[in-house]
Amino acid sequence: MTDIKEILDRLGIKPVNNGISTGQINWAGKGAVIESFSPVDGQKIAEVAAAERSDYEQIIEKSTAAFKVWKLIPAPKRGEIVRQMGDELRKFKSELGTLVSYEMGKSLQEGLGEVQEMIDICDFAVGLSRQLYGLSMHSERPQHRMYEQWHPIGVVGIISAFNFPVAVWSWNAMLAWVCGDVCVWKPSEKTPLTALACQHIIETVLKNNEVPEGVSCILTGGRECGEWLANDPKIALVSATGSTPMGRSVGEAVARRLGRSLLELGGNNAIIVTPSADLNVAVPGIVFGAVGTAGQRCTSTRRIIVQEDIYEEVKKRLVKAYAQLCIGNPLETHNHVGPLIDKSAVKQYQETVRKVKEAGGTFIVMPEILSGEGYESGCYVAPCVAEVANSYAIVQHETFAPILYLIKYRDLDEAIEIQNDVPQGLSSAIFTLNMRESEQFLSQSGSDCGIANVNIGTSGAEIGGAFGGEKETGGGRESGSDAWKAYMRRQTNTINYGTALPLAQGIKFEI
Ligand code: UN1
Repeated sequence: MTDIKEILDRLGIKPVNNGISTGQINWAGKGAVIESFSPVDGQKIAEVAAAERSDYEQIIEKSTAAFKVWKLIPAPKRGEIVRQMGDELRKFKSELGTLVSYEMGKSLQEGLGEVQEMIDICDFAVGLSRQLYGLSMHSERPQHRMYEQWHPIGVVGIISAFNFPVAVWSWNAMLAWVCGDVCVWKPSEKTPLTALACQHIIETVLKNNEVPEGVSCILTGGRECGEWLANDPKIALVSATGSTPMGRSVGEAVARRLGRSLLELGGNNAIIVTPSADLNVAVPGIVFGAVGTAGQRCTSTRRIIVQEDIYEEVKKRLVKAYAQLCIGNPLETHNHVGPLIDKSAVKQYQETVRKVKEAGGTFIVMPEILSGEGYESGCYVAPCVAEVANSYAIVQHETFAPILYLIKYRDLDEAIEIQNDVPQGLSSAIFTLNMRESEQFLSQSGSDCGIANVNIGTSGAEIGGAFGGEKETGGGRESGSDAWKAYMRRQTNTINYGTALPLAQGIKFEI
């Protein structure tokens, strides 16, 4: 593990770390100490001194003051700073990708891919910094001009999850910064070190550009930190990624004070496989979607809905593909599947398996908690597949583990109904070579999800599109397209350059 030690060193991670940072200064939080254990080998990586309320208040004071300065810097100049952050991330891609893999447990390839998403969103944000377009419209009054502009909103609170410990922060932060906002990041308490490493990487850019203290803040802590952000009227936008129960409590608290929230919550993502599907494309798409990141993406494939004529064939191919999966240390590149995040996730896997059996499901690829050499952390489980009915309560529920459900359908209407018949609405896909089927799937009578794909799986979305979903997924959109609008306030302006004062709607008012 000397490699990891060197990497931690290069990323500024010490055995005991300060958990609070304004971007210029950092200090040890006065709250509880968080210990970060690697699910890869069960070793303790380091400790972080997390926040208590007084640390939070200091951070909010600094960030509120920083906003007053940052919002006045022209957007393309802010974009230039984000461009430099992208360059720093390029330099540290291998180290940060490795730490993501080691602290969170996803494969090294996926760890590096996550850092690539960060670099890509920096590039996207740089371009955006010269756009942030408003519309102009024609006034009904002579010698009047109407247009809209987008202004910064203030302090953005970012609550991120362990499964994408760094990329999701960057989707939010890089956009928020070019939009003129300042950010307070509460990373998952399961992955605090990758967050501190990100702050360390961008610190030189903050310093070189004399970015005011408070533009990029980190607040390490548990659930209560999220609650402080959600309840604080000083936080203009709370962007939260995680489970539906977490999002519901954040969303309720923010709504109560009429604040803004951007929620990216659970998925229950399905793939429909029709008789015309190219199974050579479909099967790898299904397996990557189901076992990638050990089934811990919000976009992970949870349900496969297969037409009855090809059901046996798909089943056979899935069983064969699963038999080839290598499960083990995710830093070793031949392994496809790493560990779950911790032992409580293993318990949930176990519990879900029990409920599937209880409901009448049949496993065709067996679940197992792995033990013995290489599996000492107790976090490794075997990806499994069960034949189920969509109506089982457990199938309606998102379990963050590599458990794939197989469901049979007769005609496409029925398949779409099954696909939509869950509380969540994040990602969906169809494998078909039939244009009528794919168009129906993408139409208003098709998938009800925020993401709907044809002949690719449910996970692995590119940053250029808006990312998020409907129903219990929370309705928010992050990352590409016009998701930046969530980080700004819209102002409509009407300007009279004439010598009269005509009123709208034809109203006469003479004095
Ligand atoms: C998440 O799981 O929270 O589409 C985000 C994907 C990734 C992002 C997932 N680009 O799978």
